[in-house]
Amino acid sequence: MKKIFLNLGKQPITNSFLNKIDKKTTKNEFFYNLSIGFDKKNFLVSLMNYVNPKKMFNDKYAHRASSSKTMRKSFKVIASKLKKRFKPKKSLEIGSNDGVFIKNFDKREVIAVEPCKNLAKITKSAGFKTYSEFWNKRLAKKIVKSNNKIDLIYSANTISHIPDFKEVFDAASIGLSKNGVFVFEDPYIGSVIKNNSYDQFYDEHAHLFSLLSVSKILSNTNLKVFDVEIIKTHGGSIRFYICRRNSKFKKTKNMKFLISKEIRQGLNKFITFKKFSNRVKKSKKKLIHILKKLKKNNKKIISYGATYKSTTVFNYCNIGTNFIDYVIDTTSNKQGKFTPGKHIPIISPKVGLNDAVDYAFLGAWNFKKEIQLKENFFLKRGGKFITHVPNVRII
Ligand code: DWN
Repeated sequence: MKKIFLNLGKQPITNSFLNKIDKKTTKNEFFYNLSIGFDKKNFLVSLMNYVNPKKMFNDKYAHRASSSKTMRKSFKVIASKLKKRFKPKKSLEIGSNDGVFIKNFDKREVIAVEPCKNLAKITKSAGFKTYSEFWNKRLAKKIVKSNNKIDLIYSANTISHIPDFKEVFDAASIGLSKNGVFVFEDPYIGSVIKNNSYDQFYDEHAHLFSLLSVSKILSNTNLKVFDVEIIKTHGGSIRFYICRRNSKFKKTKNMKFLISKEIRQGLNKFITFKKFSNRVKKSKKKLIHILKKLKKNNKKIISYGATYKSTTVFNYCNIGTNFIDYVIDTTSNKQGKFTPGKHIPIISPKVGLNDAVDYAFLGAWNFKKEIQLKENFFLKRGGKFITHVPNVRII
């Protein structure tokens, strides 16, 4: 049974960037209550109410996984590492987005699974075998029937998006070869707690995992985690290495080490999350306070990166065009649209990061280093960034 520890209020679908702002469009905008709970039986942190996946993952999916240099590099590195370590003959990616990971594989040796039709089109037309469907047992059976078993199933920022985790693992179990491995990575709840990055909670993130929770979930299946890594991407992610219980892989030392660390951090206790929730409320107050002060001094504030995360911040803190003039983002299919819920216009950085801008809120705080390097000119001329991670401050 989940027990609620945080309520982030009414929130829109983070993928629903609006084409125009008129009475009809805004009246039809879908909102749900974003509250988060902890299940002490399996130590899992999940949304209290899941949003129907079909509402989120459609043929207008906006996010492009290849939109940052950091992620392009990260996918290249992990692809090469996995190929070297496991030497897979057949690989599959769940949630292949625009193909940024699979493009590092031979087209004959990899399969893409991507339910968003507009994204699936990209890998299909690049020549990759692509199934534009949700990952489940039915699809796993279908794939195995026409392709044989899979040696490597990889997934980045997707497994946490699937409410029914039992279905995910059962499907993996169907798909994997005898010594096949299922490797997946998602934002890490330990980092969210440490960095107060409450904006990792939104409609798409049905769960945020720890090693404690995934180990517990898998204890009822024929799969096991045999290795784990905490990585830097998206402000701290966890990468799980999973295999069959009777496979040749033995549990590594990383496992014991991380379990002890998670227990020390209290990821097995409700009180840890309750305390986090108090810090989130303080973060909201401080952010509004800073923005109000800057506005009073006639400062021009914009936001950097039309992220799904910033939709949580803006709607929770009630930040709209009263504070933020516009959002800049390099993704062409977000430009010319409006942010979900708060309806802030999105424009290109080339136009938007001009000399009139005093402050830029880091919606894409997870790419702070990349952005600071890129926007050296903005910083040199006295422009400043505002962030809320790990605490609210002007950089
Ligand atoms: O899991 C998810 C993550 C990986 O991607 C999805 N559920 C949805 C999406 O979430 P997000 O929007 O919070 O992710 P990002 O990767 O933080 O988005 C960064 C955004 O910032 C992109 O729209 C690209 C943009 N950007 C930019 O305009 N200039 C990014 C960089 C680095 C830049 O220099």
